[in-house]
Amino acid sequence: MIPTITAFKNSPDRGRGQARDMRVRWALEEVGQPYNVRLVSFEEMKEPGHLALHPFGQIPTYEDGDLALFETGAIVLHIAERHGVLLPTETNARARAITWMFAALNTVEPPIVDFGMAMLLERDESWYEERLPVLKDRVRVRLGELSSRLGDADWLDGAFSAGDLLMVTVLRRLNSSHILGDYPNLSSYVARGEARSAFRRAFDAQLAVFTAASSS
Ligand code: GTB
Repeated sequence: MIPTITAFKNSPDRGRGQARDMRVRWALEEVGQPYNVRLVSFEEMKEPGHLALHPFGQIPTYEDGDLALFETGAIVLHIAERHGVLLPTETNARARAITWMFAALNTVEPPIVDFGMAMLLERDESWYEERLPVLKDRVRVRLGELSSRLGDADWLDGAFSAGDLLMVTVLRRLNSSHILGDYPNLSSYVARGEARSAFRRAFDAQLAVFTAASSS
């Protein structure tokens, strides 16, 4: 059975790999699993049909036969387990790779999202100029810690894993700021992820949605 994922009909980033279906597309490309995409508008995401799949009315979702999932971490973990790729088989190494998945989503992503949302939505607030440096510092703390841990390794713990896949997509959210440039090993880490052929295929597929929509 070919799984179906949902993605934005009109992504605000114009298909530049920032919306979270990118993670799921990348994981599916890494394991060589073809997939269908159902595009949804912002209105459709809040309608009962989509809410039955995703209680928070968001994308992406993942459907495969009787199974319907939401939350990118859970979806990527499921894909990795189902295909026996993207996670080591040795028990402890596998647990460490899953730890990095959680670290990407629970520890590194929140300050990056807060920083991004402030730049996007809060520029006109009276407190913006005061708050932004605080949010930026929180991002820098996490990047400094991550940079120290990565050191000169290619990936976070041995071979490329689902933990790296999620961490790279989280760090890519900083693309529009120049913060990552202050951490050369993290910039190289993201570039290594983006150079993977599976990443390129996923990126091109997401971009093609925008290109098709803007030419119709
Ligand atoms: N924790 C969930 C997960 O990991 O799956 C979060 C899912 C989520 O935030 N989905 C967003 C969504 O559906 C899209 S990815 N938002 C609509 C809503 O909540 O009503 C977040 C996102 C959107 C757009 C950009 N961009 O254009 O740059 C970047 C990230």
